[in-house]
Amino acid sequence: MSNFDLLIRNGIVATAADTFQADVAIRDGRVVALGHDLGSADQGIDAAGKLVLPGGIEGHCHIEQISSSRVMTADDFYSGTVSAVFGGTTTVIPFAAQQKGDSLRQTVEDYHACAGAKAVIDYGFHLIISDPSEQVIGQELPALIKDGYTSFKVYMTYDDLRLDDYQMLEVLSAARRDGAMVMVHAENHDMIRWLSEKLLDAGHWLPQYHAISHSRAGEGEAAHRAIALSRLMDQPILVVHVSSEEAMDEIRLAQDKGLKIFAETCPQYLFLKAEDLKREGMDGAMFCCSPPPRDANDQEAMWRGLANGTFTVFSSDHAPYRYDDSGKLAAGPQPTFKQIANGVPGIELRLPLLFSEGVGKGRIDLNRFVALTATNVAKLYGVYPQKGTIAVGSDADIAIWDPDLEQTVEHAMLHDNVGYTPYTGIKLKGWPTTVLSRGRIVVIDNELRAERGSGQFLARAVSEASTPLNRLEPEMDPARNFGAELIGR
Ligand code: DUC
Ligand code: ZN
Ligand code: ZN
Repeated sequence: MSNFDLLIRNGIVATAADTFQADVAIRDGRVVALGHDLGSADQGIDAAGKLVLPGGIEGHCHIEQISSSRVMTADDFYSGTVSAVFGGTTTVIPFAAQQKGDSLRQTVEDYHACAGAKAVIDYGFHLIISDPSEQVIGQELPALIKDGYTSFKVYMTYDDLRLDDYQMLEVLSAARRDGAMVMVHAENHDMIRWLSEKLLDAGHWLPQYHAISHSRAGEGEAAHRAIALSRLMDQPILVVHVSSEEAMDEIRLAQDKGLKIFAETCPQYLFLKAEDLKREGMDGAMFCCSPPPRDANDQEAMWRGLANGTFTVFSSDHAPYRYDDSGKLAAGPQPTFKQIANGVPGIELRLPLLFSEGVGKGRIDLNRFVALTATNVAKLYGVYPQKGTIAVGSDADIAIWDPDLEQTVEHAMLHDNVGYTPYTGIKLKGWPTTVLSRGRIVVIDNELRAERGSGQFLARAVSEASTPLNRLEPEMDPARNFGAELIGR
């Protein structure tokens, strides 16, 4: 009788902290030993010359979600999770997005009904809160947090989603009460609205004007304001999809002052540019996302922030819309930039892009790569150490990488349902070749082995990252003012 179900032999294991040669033994879906000469197993994988890394955790993706322009994403929970796992990701945390007037609980149940029978890897849900009514803040959120939905996203822009500052404070206060993480889409709504209206009035309707209407100044201002709201409430936040040096500098300044401000950037801000939105005809629509891609200076800034720790996590913000009348062109063959669904696909290429251009080109080391794509994500969202590392007791969610495999990106090699990739033509070195989810081989030799619906829902704990600093502003300090009543404790 063998000791283990599966043994990964002869590979180089890397975690967020260390890189070392070890075999990895797996039993009942978990890692049970790391070392040498561990014994026998029912099944073996020879990983000589390969890297054995924690499976990625995708902390920001939109799957089977309707956009604010009422367009359905091209990926459902099957194609979205299949695409993720081929790219070395073993857990996804997409959104359950509340529409105004809807119950959050019902929203969550609707998303479960979509995901349960389709997801091939484990999944959780963040909550998008577009309607922070008394019922939502007072009743639904506390119960949902207890049930494992321990993070929310709020928007400072988009007509149907945005919260005003008062509502943001309500959400931050609810998060503080129960220990949830708040993700913030930080862009100044009125700056976007004003610029868009003036551009359209002047006849500038092509996709390229999307980038102009979403200014760096508007992103920087909103990041600054979100940080001020977070400071007043003494409640940590994560500023998602940071695209500009200006917003990054606001975040860095706050972090330098000791505030718990976390930040995320995405492949589109490293590899795409506002220039791409100028492609011929409507082709620029394929690159329209918010915030938009910027320029070489901002790209360099994002790389700096990934290397120096300003960014905690690296996510795709996979928001997949086909380049046809079901997606980007749903409003007609020549939509104005305001009518184009915002978002780019990236769930499958997130890790290969960062590995090749980040680790391969010496911009970040392998341990930082693991931290940004798995370990920090697990810590931020309350699934560490079950997920996000390779350690005794952790789920055996593992991606085995061939660091020397070179391939040029084309959409035909991907598994999403989008029909194009904005990263076509980029030559990448280093790809995941075998992927395990809870000890099951789900991808090997370019083949999917997982069954539809074999992914499991992950109820998440509240994370250490979301606990307040207990550094109250004087106005909020119970010892000096009304703070106890104001912050509800
Ligand atoms: N912007 C968002 O805020 N969400 C989805 C995609 C995008 O571009
Ligand atoms: Zn967003
Ligand atoms: Zn998003």
